[in-house]
Amino acid sequence: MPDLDDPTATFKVFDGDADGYITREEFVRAMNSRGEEVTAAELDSIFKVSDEHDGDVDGRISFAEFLVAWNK
Ligand SMILES: [Ca+2]
Ligand SMILES: [Ca+2]
Repeated sequence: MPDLDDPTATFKVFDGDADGYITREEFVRAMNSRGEEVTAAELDSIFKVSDEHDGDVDGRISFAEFLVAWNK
């Protein structure tokens, strides 16, 4: 289990294919593997808040966007 206080380690866990972006599918998979349920509405709000920070709104969360959400 990675140190959950370390955003770099946590990002790597969520970014299942290690392409530098977390997709909705990867996010759900990572949460499920921790035994956490994520509803579609929760996913929408998480991605809406995080994804807009670098202005691309590409439906994926980059590490920079992840850090913004993390530090909130
Ligand atoms: Ca990925
Ligand atoms: Ca984005």
